[in-house]
Amino acid sequence: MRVNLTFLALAALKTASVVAIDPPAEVPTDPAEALLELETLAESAYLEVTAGLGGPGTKKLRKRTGGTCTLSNLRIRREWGSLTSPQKTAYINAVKCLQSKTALTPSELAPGAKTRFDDFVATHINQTLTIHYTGNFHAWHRYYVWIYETALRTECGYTGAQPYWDWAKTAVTGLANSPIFDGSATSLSGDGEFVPGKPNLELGGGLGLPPLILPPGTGGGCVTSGPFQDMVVNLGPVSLDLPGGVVGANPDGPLAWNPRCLKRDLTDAINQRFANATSVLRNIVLPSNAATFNTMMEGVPGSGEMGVHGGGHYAMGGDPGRDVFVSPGDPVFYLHHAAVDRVWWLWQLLSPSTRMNGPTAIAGTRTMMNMPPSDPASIEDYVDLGFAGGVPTKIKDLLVSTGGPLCYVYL
Ligand SMILES: *[C@@H]1O[C@H](CO)[C@@H](O)[C@H](O)[C@H]1NC(C)=O
Ligand SMILES: *[C@@H]1O[C@H](CO)[C@@H](O)[C@H](O)[C@H]1NC(C)=O
Ligand SMILES: [Cu+2]
Repeated sequence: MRVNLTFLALAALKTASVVAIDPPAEVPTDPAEALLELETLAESAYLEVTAGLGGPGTKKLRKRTGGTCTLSNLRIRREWGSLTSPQKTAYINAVKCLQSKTALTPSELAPGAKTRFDDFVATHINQTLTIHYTGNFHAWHRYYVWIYETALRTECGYTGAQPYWDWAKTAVTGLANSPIFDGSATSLSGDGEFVPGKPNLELGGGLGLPPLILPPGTGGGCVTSGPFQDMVVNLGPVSLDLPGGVVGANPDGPLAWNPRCLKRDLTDAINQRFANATSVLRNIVLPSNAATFNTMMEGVPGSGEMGVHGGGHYAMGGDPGRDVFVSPGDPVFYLHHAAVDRVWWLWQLLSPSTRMNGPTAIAGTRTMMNMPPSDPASIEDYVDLGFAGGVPTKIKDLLVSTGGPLCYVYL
């Protein structure tokens, strides 16, 4: 059954602060149809939020969070392929600039954090066990990407917004042909060098769960083309999923210095299976509460699903791409997590009063998969990015992309 999502989305937004709209029960399984529905939904969300900066719901919520967001300081985050070549080059140069500046993290705390770019990686490593499969997952990563985008702008002269990776598009084009990964001067570098004979990936087997078996990709070695071919990865690995169910870790510790090349293992099959247009649309439309939204997004280990979040990470592959601790060490991480945030943003906009506001906006505890057991996360909890930057900010001030310290939309 085809459902008119545009109508539902607009209805939801118009009555946002009053009524919660039940999402339609089905989404198109045909990828082309799903992509069209997704783009229609995304466009209506953009129009609604920017119309006077906020429809009825978002405007009220913005006031409540006390932000200073206006159309004039609004950052419009776009899909990488829609940027012009000069815009792509400006972004790439700003990332390289961050990678050329000295770290703010004291070397006693993280000897491997050499650059400002590494400050972000070190913060992520340091907090990994309390920011994934937790109640703060989305708010934490939203603020993290925002502060990274801000650092590119204030420390490296970038004037644009954080671009995002549209997995639904790369599921159709193939990763290596996409403007993100084609290896050209305006890409974020291409695949790793082909390593033949790699066994399958086997994820989660170590936890005593049925492992998720994934096929090898078309790379595996060092990235050989594009702007980041000479990039040095300084931190990790900490828990790197390698072919054959092997997990790699630097014996010197998670924050030690371990300079090495950037590796990728582009795997279209993973992109297509877990992050196609239908997967994205399902994640926006189907979950009726934050708990089911999180579960669909991240997948449950042992369930055979990894969600669009896992799909993007594992489709990119390589080192540090497949390391839950160190993954921000690949510059594509920030495009991937902007895309994750965009899914959250669209899901939130279907019912702003319950999803951008109050305790129902989040679900989960304070420890990864509640190990060790911990209390539920609260919207009063702080997100603290340490030496990456920003100031400790409550989750409740990170629920609206145009409120609190935030001021951006997706297009
Ligand atoms: C790691 O987290 C602890 C506790 O919050 C903090 O004191 C320390 O500075 C952090 N280290 C790094 C490298 O960010
Ligand atoms: C597309 O994604 C959905 C949901 O994640 C999945 O069930 C389906 O198998 C995927 N399609 C393909 C062709 O892999
Ligand atoms: Cu993360």
